[in-house]
Amino acid sequence: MTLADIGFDAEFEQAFAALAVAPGFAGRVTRIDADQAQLVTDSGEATARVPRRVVRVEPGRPVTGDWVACSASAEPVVSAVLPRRSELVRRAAGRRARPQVLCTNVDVLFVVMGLDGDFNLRRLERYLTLAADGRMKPVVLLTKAGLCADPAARAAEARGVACGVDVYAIDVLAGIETDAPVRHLGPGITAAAVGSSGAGKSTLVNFLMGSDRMRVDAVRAHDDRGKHTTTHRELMLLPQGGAIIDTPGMRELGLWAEGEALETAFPDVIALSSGCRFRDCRHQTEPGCALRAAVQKGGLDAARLASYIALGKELERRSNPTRRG
Ligand SMILES: Nc1nc2c(ncn2[C@@H]2O[C@H](COP(=O)(O)OP(=O)(O)OP(=O)(O)O)[C@@H](O)[C@H]2O)c(=O)[nH]1
Ligand SMILES: [Mg+2]
Ligand SMILES: [Zn+2]
Repeated sequence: MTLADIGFDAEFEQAFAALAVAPGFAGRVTRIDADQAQLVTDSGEATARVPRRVVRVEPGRPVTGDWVACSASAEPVVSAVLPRRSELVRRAAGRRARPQVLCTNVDVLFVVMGLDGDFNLRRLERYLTLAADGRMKPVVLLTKAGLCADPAARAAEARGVACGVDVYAIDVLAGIETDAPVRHLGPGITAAAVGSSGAGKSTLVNFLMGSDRMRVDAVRAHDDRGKHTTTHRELMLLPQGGAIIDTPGMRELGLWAEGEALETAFPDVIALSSGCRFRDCRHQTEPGCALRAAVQKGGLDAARLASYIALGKELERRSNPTRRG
């Protein structure tokens, strides 16, 4: 394995060479435990300490997926984090508005959603907005197709909100459409699996790894919720080249994104809104609102419009954190 196999391309190499830190070695963070970073390097696995202050273009600590520079000492220390190509960021839990970077340098974001009680179009829109903001290519994987009476209908519903994003109904255990995620992987590519607890992220990762690398556990029978089996984010090297990051199921997925992310995630709504009489139409009570008119004519789902408005308000609160509403 070389670092190029997991995405260390010319751009990252240049960034590494240009660092104003003592020459050391480059590595990719597979996992963070307190102040210890697990890394893969050209000469195998390594552990490095993460000091309080790390050189980085923006403030923050290294996370799973980061490319870092380390001192070449007996006990290596992370000296710098290379500029990130993409980041998965959510609003951290708690009252204070602040971002939490979950993982970085992800090319393909597998949005994993079970075709059991987990299926939820509004949550899907949230994930697609995060993918757009974080500069990742989303791929929707509807898992447990074998447990669903009409997986094709569900996939069609998901395509209705995913606007051009690939959507597959798969079943890892029953062997339905399992080639679909594989086609999005390969040397140099990093994927990450996100979704609710119990959606089947670790089951998918184990399938792709070809081994029971991650622990999986059954969902609760009464509501199909998972038991938060995976508790840390971890990057693994895939046997077919490239890497995959498994993540813990998310209880809360607060949006932390730029407004433009909504334009990518809701292109249908944006296109219709150019017909609103007022340029700053909030699509609520204004006369001549093309979106409300489209809902009445059946050209736009009322729930999708409500979701678009609600996510927009959530993003506004990010830029004005003191505002409540
Ligand atoms: N039938 C079927 N069951 C699946 C599939 N994928 C996952 N499961 C089952 O769903 C349960 C939860 O799977 P996990 O892979 O642990 O889910 P997870 O998303 O990693 O959950 P957390 O780690 O808690 O976030 C397990 O019992 C799996 O066997 C699938 O494609 N088909
Ligand atoms: Mg898991
Ligand atoms: Zn309007």
